[in-house]
Amino acid sequence: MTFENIIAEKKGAVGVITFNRPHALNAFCAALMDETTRALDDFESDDAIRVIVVTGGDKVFAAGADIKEMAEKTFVDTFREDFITKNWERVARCRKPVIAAVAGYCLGGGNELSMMCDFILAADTAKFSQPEITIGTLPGAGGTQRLTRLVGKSKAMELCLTGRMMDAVEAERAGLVARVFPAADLMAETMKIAEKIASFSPLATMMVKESVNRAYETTLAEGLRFERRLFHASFSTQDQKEGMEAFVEKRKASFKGK
Ligand code: DAK
Repeated sequence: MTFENIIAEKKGAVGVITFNRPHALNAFCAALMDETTRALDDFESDDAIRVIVVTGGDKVFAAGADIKEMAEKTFVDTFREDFITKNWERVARCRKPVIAAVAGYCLGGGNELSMMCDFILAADTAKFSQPEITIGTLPGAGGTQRLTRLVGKSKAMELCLTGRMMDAVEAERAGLVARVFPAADLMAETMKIAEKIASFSPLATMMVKESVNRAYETTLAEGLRFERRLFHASFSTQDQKEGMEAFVEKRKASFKGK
């Protein structure tokens, strides 16, 4: 598939989306979000793709939503058209694992989109921020909610109220970022991690994802019950039989997603 604002590539079992609006620091315009949604739809429906990586390349992840595109909108415009909501949420609805690989600025909507991914890998050049307060508004794509769940109320409040940037080391310490790599190694390390996940049973990875996500949405008792049911359900798959037999037979498992 070819696009104007992103590059979508299939690299073995990994689907890679690279934002590609360098003149605007990859600011998310409506067309870019439309294209991202279409690429995600395609990766999700392709059985050969088992993991998705979302990145902005080696210089900048994204400087947020396109301010020039939204500056003149009125409340009525944003309310009536349900402003950019439909395309923004697609990444959060992916059933396959989605990794954000972040280098450089990851601001506003950029940070919100990276938090909709399953985990964030950062280059040591990454800078995270919710700067909406500096332009007279507040995060509108989940920033106040997801950031607070990830880093806690005090740090989320301080970041959202000041709009300051947080570097990769602080972001990892705070729990926003899973791992930090030297900038030159970010994509290679990300692909290694993506390929490792892609080598496992796609059924099991989807079950892990659903179960970890449930931890955010329910009580501990309900979450444990949900996890237990999925764990039991995994014993109905050929992949569980294959995985455990391969261990016993001291050979590498070959998972089929069945
Ligand atoms: N939008 C549009 N253009 C942008 C942009 C942005 N967010 N960020 C940068 N650019 C453009 C600049 O205008 C400039 O374009 P030209 O002047 O060359 O035409 C070019 O990118 C290079 O930027 P700078 O010249 O400013 O570069 P610097 O290195 O000096 O500064 C910077 C880099 C990242 C510190 C600065 O560009 C900056 O502060 N950018 C704005 C950051 C920001 O405030 N981002 C938050 C935007 S609000 C929602 C979904 C999402 C959202 C809301 C609702 N729903 C689902 C309802 C999200 C909102 C936001 O993200």
